[in-house]
Amino acid sequence: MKRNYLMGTAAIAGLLTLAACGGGRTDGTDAAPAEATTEAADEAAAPAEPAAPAAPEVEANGTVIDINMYTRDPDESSGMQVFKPRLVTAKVGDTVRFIPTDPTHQSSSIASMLPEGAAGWEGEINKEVSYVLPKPGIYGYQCVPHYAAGMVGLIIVEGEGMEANLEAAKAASHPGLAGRKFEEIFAEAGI
Ligand SMILES: [Cu+2]
Repeated sequence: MKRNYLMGTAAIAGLLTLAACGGGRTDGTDAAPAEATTEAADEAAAPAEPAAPAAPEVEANGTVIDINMYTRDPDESSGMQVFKPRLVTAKVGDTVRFIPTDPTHQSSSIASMLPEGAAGWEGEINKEVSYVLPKPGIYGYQCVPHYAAGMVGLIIVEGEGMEANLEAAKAASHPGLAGRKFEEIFAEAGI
């Protein structure tokens, strides 16, 4: 028994040595980051329970207006980081739907460019986001990562009181190129 025990111990020690060497030379460097990545992904996944989409402020009327998000303007080679169309005229109950045509973009309403009482929207990067327009007025929005690069747009919802927030929307201040882009868009809209 004692002899067998010793042999067994030696054999186990040998295996451990082999495993340690093998691990150090080959799997060790690859395995550690892979495990870390998996753990990080698990941790990230846990709190990322998708929140239920906010109930629309008004009932959607079935009209959907698509706005594409581009890194390079397909119609104008010098244009970068654009919403198309960047100016939309709509009616209460219409849905605007932002399409992640190119990666790295999203759409968020700008708080200082919303009609009073409208909740606005906030999309995630690379994800489609829709918003049912709840009342007449001016709705300005941005792509957060490309706001200063001038990736902005405007929605005008027609109806009584549509100009109630026009002056406030035009007076909003913006970083980088966004201010000039909004001036262009307001000029296009003729308001
Ligand atoms: Cu963008």
